[in-house]
Amino acid sequence: MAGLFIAFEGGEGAGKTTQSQVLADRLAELEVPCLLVREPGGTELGEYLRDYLKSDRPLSREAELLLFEAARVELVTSHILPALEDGRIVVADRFYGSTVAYQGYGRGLDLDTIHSLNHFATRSVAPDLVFLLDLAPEVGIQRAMSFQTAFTEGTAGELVALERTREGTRFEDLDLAFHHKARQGFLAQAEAEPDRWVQVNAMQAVDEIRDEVWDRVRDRLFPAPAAKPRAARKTAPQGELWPQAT
Ligand code: ATM
Repeated sequence: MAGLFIAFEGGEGAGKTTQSQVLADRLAELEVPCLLVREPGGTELGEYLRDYLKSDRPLSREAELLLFEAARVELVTSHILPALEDGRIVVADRFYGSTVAYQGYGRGLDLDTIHSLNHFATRSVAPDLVFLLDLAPEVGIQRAMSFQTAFTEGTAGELVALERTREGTRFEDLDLAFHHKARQGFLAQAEAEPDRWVQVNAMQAVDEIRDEVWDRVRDRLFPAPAAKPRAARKTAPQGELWPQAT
């Protein structure tokens, strides 16, 4: 499999959706073939399940877990695997790290069960790089709430608030303690797999996060050629001082 799989993880309001889009746009500018997906979603079943999962309709935590996994296996089978096999870059706005964090650490479901379901639903595909946009839940939730309101310019140039449709309330209405546990779940995964997970401070400006992400992605996509050992120099090159013998 020649492609590269990059996932963004983190709590509400951390900027995953923005950064996934920014990265996909940059890859498109460079004419690097890329597929941008979100979880849950990206397929007919996935979008249907997303609506249900984000609503406040009744759902046991066990069923919630299975629905996220059902959405995942559909997305992996129909889009992610074929794209990777085709040598494309896949950028995912959330992946199995969210299940470990929310259903495992947040809801308290058994982590071994979650790992084996993740393994099944991902068809054993794991992201090569995961950017964890880390943020205190107090800040993230505030941000996520403010995204609900968009503004437009009125006839006299004034700003008029537009009500956006709320996608749902299942996760937004959970107490802060839940979101703190989920954050711990993300951090634990990042600490357990430091070669795969990159922790990014999501309090930074969008452009700073974009640059930090791009540095890592560029290194993976266009690794610098290994430096050739230099022949020993006998004379000091211009403008450079030899260390003084003491
Ligand atoms: P967003 O795509 O808007 O982040 O919403 C998806 C919600 O589903 C999100 N809610 N919060 N907070 C996290 C949640 N979720 C899970 O609980 N488990 C999962 O496996 C996934 C992919 C998402």
